[in-house]
Amino acid sequence: MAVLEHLTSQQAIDLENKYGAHNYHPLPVVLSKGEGVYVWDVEGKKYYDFLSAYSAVNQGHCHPKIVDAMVNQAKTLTLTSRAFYNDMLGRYEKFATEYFGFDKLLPMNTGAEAVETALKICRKWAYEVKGIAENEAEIIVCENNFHGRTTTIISFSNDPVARENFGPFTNGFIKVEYDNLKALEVALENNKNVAGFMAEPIQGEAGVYVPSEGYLAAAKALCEKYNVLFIADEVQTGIARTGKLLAVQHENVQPDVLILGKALSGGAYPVSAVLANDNIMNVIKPGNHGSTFGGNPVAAAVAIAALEVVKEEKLDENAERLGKIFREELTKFSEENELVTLVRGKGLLNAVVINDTEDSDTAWNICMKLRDNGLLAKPTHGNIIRFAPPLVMNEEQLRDCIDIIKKTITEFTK
Ligand code: IF1
Repeated sequence: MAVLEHLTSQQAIDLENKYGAHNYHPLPVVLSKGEGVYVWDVEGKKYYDFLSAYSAVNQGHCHPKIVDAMVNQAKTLTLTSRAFYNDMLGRYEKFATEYFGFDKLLPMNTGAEAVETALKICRKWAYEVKGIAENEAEIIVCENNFHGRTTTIISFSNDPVARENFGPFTNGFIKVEYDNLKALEVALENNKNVAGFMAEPIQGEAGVYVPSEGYLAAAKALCEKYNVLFIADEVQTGIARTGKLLAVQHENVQPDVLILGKALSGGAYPVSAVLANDNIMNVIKPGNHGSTFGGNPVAAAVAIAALEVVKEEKLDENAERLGKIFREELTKFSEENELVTLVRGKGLLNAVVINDTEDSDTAWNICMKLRDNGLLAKPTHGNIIRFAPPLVMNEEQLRDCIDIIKKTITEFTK
């Protein structure tokens, strides 16, 4: 078979099953085209995308401004490595540090790489600035966190499927209950070698858990009191997804270390970053950390375009406005349909909790029916369905999707 000849959905699925590692269980739909809020499968069926590649495609599929920036740079200079300078990186670093309000940016590629980078910076700061004894630093993280898939990151995960048989694990992490300030304060009081506290402003994979109003601001204040870095993982919640440029801005919190990824590139290219001020970032000296592709010219061009789109199209305001409509409509619906227990989220990062047991496949089967009705979404854990469309969606499209969701759940029989 010529590699590029037309495939049916089943042929494409069979190829992946035979030749690809089975590290995912995708919904059985094979996509071949994306544009804005829409994707098409290989048979030409059109869908609303309500996952946005886990909030990487906030600016919509194949946004022309982002694609043009990528293609033009790719025709000019793709990669120099950091052995030499290039004319795009400094421009991007200036643009992005002014955009988010930090002194410096360390460019990486994936979210997990940026999380690892932030953890390394935090530890180095603890030894060289705070004065913690070497190799004694502890970083506090939250139960039910998701920060990526590297061995160190899964060392502090409590998801058995993400951890099983990947040991031995990395030490130096303390877990506290999410959205529990007392637990955080006790951990800070009882552990003198704490370097940092890392949290997702909303726990995405855990099921879109929005913390209590004031939690982030109070957590930041506790970090200041105990001279500990507050590290915000905004890989999923950032870039306007929750109705503000950053989710921490709902509480006017400026983290000590900011982690970005996913929609930093609009989903066009792997781009991630860690931002911090000089008193923290300057612990990193030549040779301490790096990456072949980190800060490459294409990533720089794509990220500038992706961030410009967010401002030009006011995606934060749109996410805020449409998110309110989504939650209002589906909350009303939950009062008349016993399958929907509750709706929660911020901006256009929302989840619907289905009234069934954790281990039921009801949420999955509802997503299969949603697919048949032209809308793609996927359960997070168990009986929770995440709904996260591209932020370029308009109200008419959103209301069309709400109708599809309500119709599908109404007609659904277990
Ligand atoms: C998968 C979901 C999972 C993230 C946060 C860092 C990363 C992620 C808050 C790492 C990545 C992705 C990974 C992908 C599914 C998706 C995900 F929450 F977004 F749905 F898994 F929890 N911090 N999230 O959400 O970024 O290295 O992937 O670029 O691994 O299955 P990455």
